[in-house]
Amino acid sequence: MRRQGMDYTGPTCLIISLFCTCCASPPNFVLLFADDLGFGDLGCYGHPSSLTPNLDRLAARGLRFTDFYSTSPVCSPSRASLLTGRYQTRSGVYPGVLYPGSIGGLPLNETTIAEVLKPLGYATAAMGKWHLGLGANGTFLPTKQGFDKYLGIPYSHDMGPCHNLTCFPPDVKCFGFCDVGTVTVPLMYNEDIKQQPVHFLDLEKSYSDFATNFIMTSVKENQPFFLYYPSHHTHYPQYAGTRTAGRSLRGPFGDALLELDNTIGDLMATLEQTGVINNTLIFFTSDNGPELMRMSRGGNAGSLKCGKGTTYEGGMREPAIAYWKGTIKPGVTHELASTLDILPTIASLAGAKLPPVMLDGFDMTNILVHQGKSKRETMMFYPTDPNEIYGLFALRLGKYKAHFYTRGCALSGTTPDPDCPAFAVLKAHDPPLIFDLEADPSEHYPLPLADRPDIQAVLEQIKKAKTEFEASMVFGESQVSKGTDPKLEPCCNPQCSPKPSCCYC
Ligand SMILES: [Ca+2]
Repeated sequence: MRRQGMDYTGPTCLIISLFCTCCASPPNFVLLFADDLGFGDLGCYGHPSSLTPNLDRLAARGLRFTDFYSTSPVCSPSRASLLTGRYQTRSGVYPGVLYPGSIGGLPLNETTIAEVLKPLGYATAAMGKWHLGLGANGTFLPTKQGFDKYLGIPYSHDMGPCHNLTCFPPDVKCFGFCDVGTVTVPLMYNEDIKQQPVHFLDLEKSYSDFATNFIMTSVKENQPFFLYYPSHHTHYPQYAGTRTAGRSLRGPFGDALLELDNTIGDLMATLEQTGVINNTLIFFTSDNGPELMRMSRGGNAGSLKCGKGTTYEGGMREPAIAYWKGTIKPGVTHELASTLDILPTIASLAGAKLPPVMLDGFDMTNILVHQGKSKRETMMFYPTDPNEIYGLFALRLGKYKAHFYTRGCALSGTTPDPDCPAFAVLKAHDPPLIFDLEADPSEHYPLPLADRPDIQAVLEQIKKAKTEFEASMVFGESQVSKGTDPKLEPCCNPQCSPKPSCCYC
């Protein structure tokens, strides 16, 4: 296999001396994004029965983050921020999530990581769960957002009738409920429906093959590449093909996680075999915290409080691993970082121009390559339904986090902590609840303010940061509030009747 190489000299080189000196070709990027995977779900984050040998190996040989955040405790907004480097309130991907018939999506004038890289000649592909909209005639699909190719389910795989939801082994019952009255879940290739309903048990192999082909073709054509794999794992309902079903110690959730881990192992093998492993940054994280309402099949936030749907740590602090053979030294970092920072970091490493918009991310190169300090001082916590009246629910500044509002969520039900489920209704805190996340990562013990001028001073700093940030925030038009139209749901047999049940090919 030929070594990747392109003319990479000139002014850009000054900015990107890192890879100019070491590799003389722009790096490849593989971005792996798990779904509803909690802070405590991976073996390398302390789970006693998860089998994640490939992710554990990446963590052991790469950089593992302890203080890494997504921007939302639910799927669509978190994905919007990951791909744009901007809080979801700016792009309008809120409240909650998009549906199969949603009229809106991630606005096309937002610039995604793929669109940042395209002008430099990158090959770009996405596979897996998109969840940033379909719209009329596929307006919002990945192929309209800078990705050359897409294979996947464009939304959550529980957004379809139950008969489409496959459990494996067959004697394991599907758990809970799913959406009825919509089309069966489709598998799309670019803008076309390839299967409807999707064959879940073969799906991971399709992704693995798609990724292998994409990487091999890119290397053969001497093109740098960006592969984005937002996995369906470990979102409910969990499934796993024959390679991993029944093989974990942790039941269906563990099998689904092991299937994702296997795919990551396949990807690593392909990167090795094609000779580009030394020139590829692999970044793994998750979109939001565990769906604790699914009980033992809902993931695990480890030592963190509550999970999906809440602005406690369990809702938004995520496992995160960066691996780049020969460039990133093995270790653990406690630096503050976020999915928001991935776009600026990739742009910096590739020598790409940043989009001319208000970005909320910071370049993490110093953390990744030099074990250095983060440029990020704050992390903002918006609820699932942000609005300008309430503003931020919480703000982290350094090691301190202040909650201005707290609220439980049905998605975090079933835990013994009374603050997590839906009956923990919205509560305003004045003064805010303030926690030292280094001493108390579980947010159990709010710091007293009386006779503590040091904590009072921290709180004043947090309030100032909140005021400044909120003054900079212009809420984009809500895309989710545009509603749904059943006619927009993807159907492999568009003229058929009666819908949605006839959309079955
Ligand atoms: Ca999710």
